[in-house]
Amino acid sequence: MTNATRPGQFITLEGTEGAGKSTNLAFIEQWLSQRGVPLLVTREPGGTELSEAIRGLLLDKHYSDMTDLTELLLMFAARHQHLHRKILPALEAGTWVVCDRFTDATYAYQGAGRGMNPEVIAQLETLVQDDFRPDLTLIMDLPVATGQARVNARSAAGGPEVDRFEQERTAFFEAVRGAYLLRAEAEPDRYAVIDASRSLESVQTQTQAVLEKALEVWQG
Ligand code: T5A
Repeated sequence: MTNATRPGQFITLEGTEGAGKSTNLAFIEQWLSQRGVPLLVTREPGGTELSEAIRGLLLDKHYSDMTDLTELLLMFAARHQHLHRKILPALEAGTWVVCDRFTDATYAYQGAGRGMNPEVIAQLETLVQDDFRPDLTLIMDLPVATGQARVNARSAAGGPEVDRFEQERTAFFEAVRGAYLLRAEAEPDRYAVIDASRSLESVQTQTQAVLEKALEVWQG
């Protein structure tokens, strides 16, 4: 089923660490639900029991010797399970799906961050997803230092400990951020860049404007 023929819309959220994806996801969920949109909220890596188990491996600092290819293959293994067991069935039933990260994260983190060949990523993308792509991707963009400060403040306030990715150096996240912005520039119809360095209120206003525009297109 192609993007044009399936009844549900697939929206993804992307950004570097601490960009506010989870916070904004809750806003999007509330906003769409208030408009009567049947909705499923999920995340990557994860989203199904098996994919969440793979997420556990990917984020665990214990596996500090994980090779880059192992990491890449695990991301796509988790994605195949998630896509075929949860995302596609929901979309085909007319439920919209909002997902915290998807394959753009693989191009940004494994591609730009780890230096994996983007052509290899593209081959795996086709193998796992065929021509399935998000209908809309919001990129929560902010300076890396601002996101890191938010993550550190959250940990200091008793939030989750930093994971295997969050302990990477600033240069890694600068590369990730750059990759996201390049992807958005290359395909402006699918991506919307949100200035996530602003206040929560401003981020929500920007998000609402993007959703209103998308709804106009999708619902006529
Ligand atoms: N990954 C994932 C890959 O490498 N490849 C892939 O293909 C995929 C799918 C897990 C990791 O996996 C990697 C990337 C990730 O490192 P994740 O669970 O999404 O992915 O982990 P994180 O991005 O690390 O999620 P975080 O929870 O750290 O960041 P969020 O969700 O962007 O941030 P959020 O909403 O929790 O906010 C962080 C803090 O900032 C505050 C919040 O209250 C919170 O305390 N905040 C704001 N403060 C001020 N102003 C604002 N506008 C704020 N917005 C939020």
